[in-house]
Amino acid sequence: MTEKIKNFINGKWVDAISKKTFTSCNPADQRDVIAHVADSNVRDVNVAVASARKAFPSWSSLPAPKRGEILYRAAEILVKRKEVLGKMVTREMGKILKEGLGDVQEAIDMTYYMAGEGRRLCGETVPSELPNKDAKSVRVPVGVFGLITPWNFPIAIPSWKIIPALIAGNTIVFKPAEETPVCATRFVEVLEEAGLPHGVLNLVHGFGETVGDPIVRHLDVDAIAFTGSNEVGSQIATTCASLQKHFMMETGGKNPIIIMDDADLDLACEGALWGGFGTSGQRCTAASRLIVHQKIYDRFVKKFKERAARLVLGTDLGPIVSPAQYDKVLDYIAIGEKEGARLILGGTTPARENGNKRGKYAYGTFIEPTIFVDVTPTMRIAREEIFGPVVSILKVSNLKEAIKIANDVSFGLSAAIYSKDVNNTAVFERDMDAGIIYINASTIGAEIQLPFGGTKKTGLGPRDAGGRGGALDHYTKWKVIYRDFSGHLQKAQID
Ligand code: UN1
Repeated sequence: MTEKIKNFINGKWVDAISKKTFTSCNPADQRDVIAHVADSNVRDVNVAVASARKAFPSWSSLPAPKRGEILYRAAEILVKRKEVLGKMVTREMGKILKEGLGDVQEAIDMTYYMAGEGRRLCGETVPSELPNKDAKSVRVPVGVFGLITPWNFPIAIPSWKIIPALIAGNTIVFKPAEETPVCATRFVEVLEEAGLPHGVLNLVHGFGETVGDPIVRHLDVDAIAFTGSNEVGSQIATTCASLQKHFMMETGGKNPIIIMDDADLDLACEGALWGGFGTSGQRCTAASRLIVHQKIYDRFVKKFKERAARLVLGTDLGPIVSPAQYDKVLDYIAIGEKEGARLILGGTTPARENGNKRGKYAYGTFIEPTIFVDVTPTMRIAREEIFGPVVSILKVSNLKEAIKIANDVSFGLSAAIYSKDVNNTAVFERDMDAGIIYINASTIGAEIQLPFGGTKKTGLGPRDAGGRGGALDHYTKWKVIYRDFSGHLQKAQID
């Protein structure tokens, strides 16, 4: 059944003013049209921003623990609805159900965690230099936030931004990815049911140019948070800088796993499979480069290829989210072959294998797990984010060379090492330039109570997730208060 997905503005579900719609389809079978979705534009954005602005004074003055109570209720609803939401993630975004449920679980964890932060929105009380004077800092809400989220974690990443923004007392205009509008809507419905007052969270569906850009440019939107591509991130950063608007963004990775000669090869292999092919490689944290010590290179490659060949499409790997992304991944596979890397597994699609439009997955955007060897650090497949089930394997002769190659890309999100030598892992921990480091674990699996983000072109501004020192640094601003109760003009020794 095809449903109708509307915008949510000022507590009401409404069509786009233009009445236009676009469709959301199931990537496993493009014939399954899930929804007709409000195709909004700047007019809808303007109404949504006005609604968020109007709701700001009362929401921001509600005590944070009370805001937290609403979030606790939302978390409870999410727990009850986990299965239904997880299935929708699978249907709309394509990840396998186990991962769809994991996506929802991250939102549950974030919501419980941030609800509690409502009682811990601490600043500092410090001694003043002068007698009879107080000195303290407090966190205050920023205002109206524009939140723009991607399709690869269609419940989790909206929660990473919406929930901390709410606990901190901000109001929101939310534009989810056009590939996953139904999941976003389900998440907003949960917050509505939990009792969020009208206008606090406004959802506007549509595309980057017609909805995202007007949100970023709107003079009554105080701050932006974005996760998505580098190109869009850089445009947003430029616009925000010119408007002196706060922003934070997370825009990608090219995450390495270093496998040393003393590693537990079975463990490393499992980690590389999960990192490389989990979510069909459509994670910012995907392990798209395996940097393998020459001594165990042949043994590792053989094992990895054998295990990857046993992965089953539809069971272990879902489809690529959209035809456009599918084409992009296939283009990268062609680029890898042209650059001289050797394809030892995959590189193809069931639709191609079975002839056009026949066979089990012919209407889905599935790509076989793909492995390239003989990859050199300068090849594009070793440097650019592919966002598909494509793993490049590089050979090195020592740890120093491995870390040099691992660092020699423009991203720095997550990075892993497999080694039993504590000195190797300590050197890696120190010298690897990345936001998230894993020792004897894969590049994916970040937990919500710590900051999520990276170095170099992976992101700008404060991090997602984590509390004070993480996301809350973006969703609150500091106010410093001095109170002089001496009754006369006091002067500091150094003014
Ligand atoms: C992302 O791909 O943008 O660590 C988020 C992980 C997940 C989050 C990924 N917890 O892979």
